[in-house]
Formats: sequence, structure tokens, C-alpha cells
Amino acid sequence: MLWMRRIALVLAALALAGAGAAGPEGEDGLIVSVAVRDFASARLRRAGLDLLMEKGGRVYIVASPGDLAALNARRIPFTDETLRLRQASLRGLSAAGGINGAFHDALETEAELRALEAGYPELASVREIGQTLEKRKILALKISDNAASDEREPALLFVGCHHAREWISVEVPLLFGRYLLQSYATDPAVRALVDESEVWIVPIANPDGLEYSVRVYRYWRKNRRANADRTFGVDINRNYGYAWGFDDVGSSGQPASEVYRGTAAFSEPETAAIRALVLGLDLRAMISFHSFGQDILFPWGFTTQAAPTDAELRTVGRAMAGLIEGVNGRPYLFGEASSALYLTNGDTVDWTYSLAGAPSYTIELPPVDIDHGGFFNDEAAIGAIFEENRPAMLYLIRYGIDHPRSLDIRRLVRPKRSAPGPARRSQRIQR
Ligand code: 0X9
Ligand code: CA
Ligand code: ZN
Repeated sequence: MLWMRRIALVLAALALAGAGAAGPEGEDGLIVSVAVRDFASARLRRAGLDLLMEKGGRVYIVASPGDLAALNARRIPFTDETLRLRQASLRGLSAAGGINGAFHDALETEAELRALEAGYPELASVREIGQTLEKRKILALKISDNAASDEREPALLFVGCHHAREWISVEVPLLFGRYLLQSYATDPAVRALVDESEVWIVPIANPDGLEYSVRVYRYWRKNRRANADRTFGVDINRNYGYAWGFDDVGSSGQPASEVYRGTAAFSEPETAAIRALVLGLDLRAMISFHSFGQDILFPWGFTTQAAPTDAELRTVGRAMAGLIEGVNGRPYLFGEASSALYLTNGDTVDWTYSLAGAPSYTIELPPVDIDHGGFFNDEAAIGAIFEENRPAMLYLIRYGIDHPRSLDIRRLVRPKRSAPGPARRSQRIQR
């Protein structure tokens, strides 16, 4: 099972990263699967497909009509999995709360943030940190004693929804903000954390993309940048400024690709907003939530070499994995992002880590794989997913308060475009 997942992830990665000349946007996409054998022999990983997962000897693809035509032309047998997978996703939705059920879109999230600010004026303050291409607000919630004044306390960042279709990644940081505020008066441990730090929550890094996913095309991933070649979207988790564009494996220079890095580091308003926020903070640790896979991933993403503080990243990651599994018994694996999952460059956590060595993590939330729903989480499970992540988030706040950062990682590491070493397969993902 584990080795299968590894192969799956590597395959998905290679294909995702190799994505170049993708077809049209794929709004009418079906989910199809092809046998791993055929996938390999037809060299599909260079075909620019939007891969979801490899599972049970089959590779799952979000396929545009153009992709389907290409599969047909190459006489590659595929199975339409759309209906089967939609059964799982429909079980997760109810009519209440609009077309996204209990999940929060951009305006629902803003309403919740404003309500928290109004309910806890001493402790909560909403800041507009930027504006998207479609003029939506990128919002941050600051939670601290005297939230309205800048006390430059140790800062923690929890961010969700870099990727539009990963709706659950909005809910976990949002619920965490509400939890801190509601518990402050009665829970001395929470009160101490909030008094000694400032907790920054950006539930939606990519509001334009999220709206597009909710209203137009559920599988949308990127932002909504109108690219020069008339395709849409930059992958904002490839647009940050550390080792941006390092190679064409961890990101793509092709605008149609699902991992298109944009025209320059921080070219996108979403990444620029987070950069501006973080540069004004004494950042001690951060988590960027994604889905899916149940993984805890730490730098580096751009190289399989170990980060300068690998031991610390691993120790803290292991602690968080233990805390999470302790809640509902659901295992999250942990490991270096590049060697455990796949290479990325320009991703969020490499950049935040590069500033001063603050422990930075990508958490891939449940489910574990596409057969358990993929990007579709049952809305009834939102609470449990939040609850299992909560102790790890609280732990990371305490860890951050207790561990000031001073290391200038950028001076220690010169990204070099040397041939990537062999992935350390034997120690890829740990329990
Ligand atoms: O590819 C990504 O940006 C993240 N996975 S997702 O399926 N949510 O898109 C993973 C980022 C973690 N970093 C690396 N794997 N290097
Ligand atoms: Ca304060
Ligand atoms: Zn993601």
C-alpha cells in the first residue's frame, strides 16, 4: 500500500510537472483512468495531463475533450470514472449553505471573519492584505491580545486554499481561528498562546480560483490570470520567490500547465499579498493547508537535498503527525516534500522557510486518496478533520513562541541547478 502510494505520487508528480502543452482548460473534463502499463508505454507523463492519482494499477486523469481525443487517437483504452467518483462527492453535499454546502466560498468566509472580529474586538482583527485580479479581497485574520495594535509578537501563519479545488483547506484554518477566540476566556493554555503570540489566518489565498471552482468548474486549481497565450491561471504554489523557476520539473514555464509558475516570482497578487504580510512579521512557524493525501511535508521542495535544519523540521513534523493520529487514529505520513512526494519550486513553504528558517509545513488533508473522495470531502467530516489537526496547530504555536529564528537560510544555500541526486527512496515517507 505504502509503496503503491509512493509510486503513485511520483508518477503524478512527474506528469504534473512535465505538463507542458496541455489542451484547453478542461472545464468539461471527465475523470478517466488508464492502466499504468499503457500510461507508461504511451509516455503520457509528457502529455500535459491533469493527473489526480495512481491507484490499483490505474492512473486517474481529469481529461478535457482534447485529452480524450488524444487518448482515442493513440488507441489507449480508458475507463470513464466520472459517475463512480461523483457518487462519492454527492454524498458529501447538501442543499443547505448553497451549492458548496457547508464549505465556505469567498463571501461566506469574509462574513465569518467579520463576525469573529465583531464578536471578539479585543482579540481579532481582519486585514485586507491584497486584492486579486478579479478584485476580490485577500483577507487575513489576526488573533492576539490587543489585536488592533502591532506588538510585534512571535507570529504564526496558517494559510489555506492556494489551490482552488481543495475546499477543505479553507475550513481547517477558519475553524481554528474560531476555536482560539471561543476558547480564550475559558482555556488557560489557549489564552497563554494567544497572549504570547500573534496568530495569522489566511483561509483563502486564492479567492478567484475558489469562486471559479465553486461556480464553474469544480476541478479548477490555479488562480484566474489571463495568460498571454489565452489560457488561464498561474499555480500560486509555484510563484513564490525562493528558487523560483529552478527547473522545469518542479514547475512549468508553459501557461497551460497546471503547475505554471507565472512570468516572474511574485507576479501574482495572491503571492505578493502573502509576501507583504509575512515580511512584516516575526514569523516563527507556518502551515499551508492543501488536499489530499494525509501528509505533512517540509522543505525542501525544490531539491531532494536535506534542508539546513532538517533534523528540527523532521522532529517537529513527527510530533505533529503523532498528535494528529492520536485524535481519530487517522495516520498522516511526514517527510521532506521533494523526496516524499515530488519536486516543486516556488512553493510557499520553501519561501517562508528561506527567510529565517521558521519551520514551515504543507499539510495535505484527508482523504488519503481518490477512492476516498479526492478533492471532495463529505461536509459531515469537516469537523473531524479540523479536530484532528487542532492539537498539532496548537503545538506549533507553542513551538514557535519558544524558538526565535535568526538563521538566514538564503546565505547558507545557493540553489544550484546541478543534476538532481537520486531520491532517497528508502526513507521517503516516515510514520
Ligand atoms: O503540488 C503542490 O503544490 C502540493 N500538492 S497538491 O496536490 N495539493 O497540489 C504539494 C506541495 C508540497 N511540496 C512538494 N511536494 N515539493
Ligand atoms: Ca498581542
Ligand atoms: Zn494543493
